[in-house]
Amino acid sequence: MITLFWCPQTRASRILWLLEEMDQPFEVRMIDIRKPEARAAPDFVAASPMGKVPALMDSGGQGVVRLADSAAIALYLADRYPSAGLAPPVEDPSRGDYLYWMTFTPGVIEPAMMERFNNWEVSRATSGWGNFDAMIEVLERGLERGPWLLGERFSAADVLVGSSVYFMKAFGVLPDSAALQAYCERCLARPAYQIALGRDAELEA
Ligand SMILES: N[C@@H](CCC(=O)N[C@@H](CS)C(=O)NCC(=O)O)C(=O)O
Repeated sequence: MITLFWCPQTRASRILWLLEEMDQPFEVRMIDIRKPEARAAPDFVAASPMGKVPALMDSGGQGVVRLADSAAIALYLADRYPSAGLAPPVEDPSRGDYLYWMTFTPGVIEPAMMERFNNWEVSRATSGWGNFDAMIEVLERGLERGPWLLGERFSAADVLVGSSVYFMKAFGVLPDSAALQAYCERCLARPAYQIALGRDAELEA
């Protein structure tokens, strides 16, 4: 069984979206990240060294797999359960683009968002993520072919990057970019993303 450690209104919503795109049974275990006693749950501690959500435990294979971090979890799930068709196989030439976009969220978008929130002055050449404007330019170029990052093929990379674009919009830092706004709408139109976001809304109500 796949167990997702989840909390509403967090990055865990993107892994819920991914799981809803897949054809595997899973359970959601709520970890209220504001409550130390909830974060002390042994299974959660074992899966998430930094005590952050999302984290995942999968006991469906030869042994129990535990891991945290959206990109690591998405890479794991898409490869481990290939019937969902969310990752090109290793021999597929689009695997290169896929891997690039799978690490774009933690490696580039997230630090660039911190740069924007905190008004950091960074050097594009020496900061690993370039800078916020470069990140947006690269993302726009990546979507030129569209409708998804790998062209016609929707993949786990769209779950990571699409949810990051949605977070940028929600936090008011998404620039006025027709391409990125349209991409965000395409992601939001996916029933699986609506289910994941609906779960946040249910708990807020
Ligand atoms: N790099 C991680 C970041 C996860 C993260 O920062 N999660 C936040 C919620 S959105 C969290 O659990 N914060 C609680 C804490 O660190 O105390 C990922 O992408 O999954």
